[in-house]
Amino acid sequence: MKNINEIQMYQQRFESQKPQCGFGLLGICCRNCALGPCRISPFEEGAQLGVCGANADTITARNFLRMVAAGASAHSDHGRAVAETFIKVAKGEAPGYEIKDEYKLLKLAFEMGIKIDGLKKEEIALQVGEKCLAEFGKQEGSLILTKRAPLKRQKIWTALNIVPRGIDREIVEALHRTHMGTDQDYLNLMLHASRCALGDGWGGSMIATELQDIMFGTPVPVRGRVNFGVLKENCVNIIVHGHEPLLSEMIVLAAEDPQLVQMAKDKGAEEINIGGICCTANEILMRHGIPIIGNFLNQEMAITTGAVEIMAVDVQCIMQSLPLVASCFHTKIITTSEKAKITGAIHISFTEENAFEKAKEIVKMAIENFANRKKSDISIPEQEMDLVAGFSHETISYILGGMFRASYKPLNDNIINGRIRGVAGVVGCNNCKVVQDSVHLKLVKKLIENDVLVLQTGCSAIACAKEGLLDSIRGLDFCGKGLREVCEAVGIPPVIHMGSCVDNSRILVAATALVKEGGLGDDISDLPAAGAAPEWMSEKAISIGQYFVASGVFTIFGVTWPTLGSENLTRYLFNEIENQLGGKWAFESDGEKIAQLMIKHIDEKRKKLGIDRARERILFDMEMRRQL
Ligand code: NFS
Ligand code: SF4
Repeated sequence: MKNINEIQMYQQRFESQKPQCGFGLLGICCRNCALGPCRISPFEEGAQLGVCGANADTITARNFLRMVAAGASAHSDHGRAVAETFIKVAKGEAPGYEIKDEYKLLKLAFEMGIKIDGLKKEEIALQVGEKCLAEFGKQEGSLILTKRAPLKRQKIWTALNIVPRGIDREIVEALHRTHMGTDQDYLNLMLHASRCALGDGWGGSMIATELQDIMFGTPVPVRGRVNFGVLKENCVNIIVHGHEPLLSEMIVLAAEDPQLVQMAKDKGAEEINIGGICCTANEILMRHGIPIIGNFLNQEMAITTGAVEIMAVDVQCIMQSLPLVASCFHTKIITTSEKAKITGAIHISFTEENAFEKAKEIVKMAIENFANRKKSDISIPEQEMDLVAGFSHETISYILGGMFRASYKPLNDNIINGRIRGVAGVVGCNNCKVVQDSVHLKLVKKLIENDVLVLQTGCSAIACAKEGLLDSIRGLDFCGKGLREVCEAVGIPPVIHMGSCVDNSRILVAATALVKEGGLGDDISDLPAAGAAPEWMSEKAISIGQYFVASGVFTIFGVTWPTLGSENLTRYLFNEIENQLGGKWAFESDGEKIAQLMIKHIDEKRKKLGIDRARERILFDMEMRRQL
């Protein structure tokens, strides 16, 4: 076994990378062909063109589009894997999985134009699954779920010719356009960035969310716990980490297997304890209330507790250093996806057909590893926090409107009367360039203090959960008066956990529901709403940001901004794009200032809607209260 003091953790690796390349930070280096690598001088002296003649605008735009393409492909390949599993479930070839939400299946079938008369649930599911899978390889027309967007939004996309045709097609075209000597007009490259990203948000990610809900159940409010304290010294601890719930759902099931539970007890453990990291954590929290250990930057530290028997990972956001850190402890790192192997990890190949068996194998391995712990290594931080999660779009409308008249009307009313000032989506990662979680917390606290309801996904939701903002009682302490009243009346926390990063598609659907409910304009860009990813790091975040902007949302990113090497491109993304798409980007790294920008935007939208006066008259007399 190695000694933990002899290896570098991410903080030290970050230090040893300094100074990080200034060209890279500005987005002005290119190695898209072997004439290069080229880099553009950010100063007037020095190279202003690459060997092929590409300028800073083209190079930053190409790099940006490639980030969108990579991010979109990660989400969408996840969606594809879900669709493939879904089809096998429908065919009865995936033991352990089932169709749990029949109502949502029927709704989706209807949206996809599938005739369901006389068909059995499995037959409907098969057709839905095949139709979803076909969305990836479609060459012509438009993605079916883009039809969910407000009509006005669809018209904007059509006019710009950026309606995504097929999910894969837009990603391939992004790579083609950014190949040496192809698309060399930054504005044209950016139009495709929107198209490609829309194929993620209204395509790949949305398909992932829809089918996962049908298979694993649409989330309903559920209590959970978060932070290292959820690891238990007297239990067999298994961590699931990554993104696709296909594996973790089975591990959750396997951990309940009476034989395995007994086996754990025979080995001296009290029970089998499962905890999650990153979006896999969010998925199983949302549907089972399984505790969350932490977000992205907690993954190495989780192993250093010395109390983790196994960390099973699937895809995305998994640090290659995990086997190295694990080599200092008894922990075993298990990779499970053919798409994501790590040298030094144990690979257990996982398919739909063998999922449950393999999950049991992993749990068994963890139980056997329990005896290998070194008592002196164990140190589990005590921190633990309660939270409420499980807010799907459907659940929100039930909670607000009641089971039989589910609707967003009460939310719209409260936005119109000014108790809720607006809605913010705060999402995204951790980034070691800032103190972990600090920007998320500063931002979200400022927003709810100013009566802005916050919708969350991903690692941002985990950050706020650790602070207690997702607890329906504790969270209220941070609220402004108006928001507090609404949250108390409805019984929700002021910070709403909507799931993993593919579940940002839920936010698109919720925003559309707000528009369709009436009184807040006729497009997403009319809503008093804004988005932010204050500690982003992943290419997926850029894809998400771009599809929010292209859907009409003002979106602010923190930490660093990848196009600063081109004044033209940056001006387009921060300004001119708004004339085309109604949304735009901004970059600001201070949490407080991000909040100010979002609130200012929300207030401007309120003014345009003519509901700014309502907010000024926030003190209601008895008569007004009665009317409400
Ligand atoms: Ni989203 Fe979720 Fe976290 Fe960032 Fe990674 S886990 S998919 S990419 S780091 S929020
Ligand atoms: Fe240099 Fe142009 Fe090749 Fe990029 S594509 S490496 S800018 S020559």
